[in-house]
Amino acid sequence: MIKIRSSEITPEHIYLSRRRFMVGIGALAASSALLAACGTQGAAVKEEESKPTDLKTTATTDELGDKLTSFEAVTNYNNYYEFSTSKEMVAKLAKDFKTSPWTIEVGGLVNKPQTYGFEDLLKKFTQQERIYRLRCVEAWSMVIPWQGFPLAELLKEVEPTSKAKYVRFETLFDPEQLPGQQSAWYTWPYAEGLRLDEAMNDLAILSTGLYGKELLPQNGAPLRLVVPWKYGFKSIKSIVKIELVEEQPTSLWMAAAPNEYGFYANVNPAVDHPRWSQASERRIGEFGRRPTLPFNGYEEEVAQLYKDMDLRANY
Ligand SMILES: Nc1nc2c(c(=O)[nH]1)N[C@H]1C(S)=C(S)[C@@H](COP(=O)(O)O)O[C@H]1N2
Ligand SMILES: [Mo]
Repeated sequence: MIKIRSSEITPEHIYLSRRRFMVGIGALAASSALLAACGTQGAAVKEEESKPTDLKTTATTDELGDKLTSFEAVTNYNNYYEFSTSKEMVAKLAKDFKTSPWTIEVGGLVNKPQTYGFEDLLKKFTQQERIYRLRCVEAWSMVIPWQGFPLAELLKEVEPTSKAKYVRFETLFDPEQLPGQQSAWYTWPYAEGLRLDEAMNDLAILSTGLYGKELLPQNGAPLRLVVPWKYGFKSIKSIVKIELVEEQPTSLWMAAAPNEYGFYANVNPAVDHPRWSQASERRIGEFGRRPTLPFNGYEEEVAQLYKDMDLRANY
């Protein structure tokens, strides 16, 4: 048995875990189905305004036993082409990015279009912690404790119509603050899409924080998507617009290089990128490489979404 010295049990620790316990009871009826269906379901905090900072990361590994990537690495090795194509430069260049006030427009083929201030989302949706792997198409990966809420909760609020088949996401367009958008190489603003059933899957979250802190600009503050079974580029940052549409959206990467980046972008180690293998990856902070898992290890939760599809053709 592990003995904990009384000096290690800080008042804050007790306070937080009690509150979490009480929340657990209150939220049980609503979330027990999800808890049963999904082993990666994290603890949730419900408050007047439920903040990512209410959730203190206590886990040290994900559900596969993989160690969390350090906060240092998660916040200093980033892909965010609006700031720089150099992963080491993004944090510094994004430092003064203005993330408040911030509004998110949710519309298109819905019965109840909404424009939310970022704070409205924190009031409306209970923040949860999800420890997810992020696997970049460049064959490196991280394990990150995210805070946020299921995208499905937001979509249910706006009531997609029967015509809605896809969800399209858009990043802020502001070439002064996001100098990369002055480059004609890409069709800005950054856009991404999911099929509606993918978007409704419980694993897909809108993230507001990581490591129990509000998101930093380099990670997509104030609101970014996290879709853990797909390559990292699907997880679009600094979202201002979410639109329900009938036709499959064209993402920035599909427009830039359609032979390299498809709409589905599921992590599939059996399908190489035209210029490199996807069979293995480098976990940031580790030596050597590790094999890449189908659907990034989330096969059990998402494989049924693609049961009738050829995932070599639909990459
Ligand atoms: N708007 C926007 N979102 C983006 C990107 C980007 O360049 N612009 N890069 C994507 C890629 S390629 C990856 S791997 C992840 C990286 O997220 P992280 O920096 O938080 O680890 O963000 C994705 N979201
Ligand atoms: Mo990526």
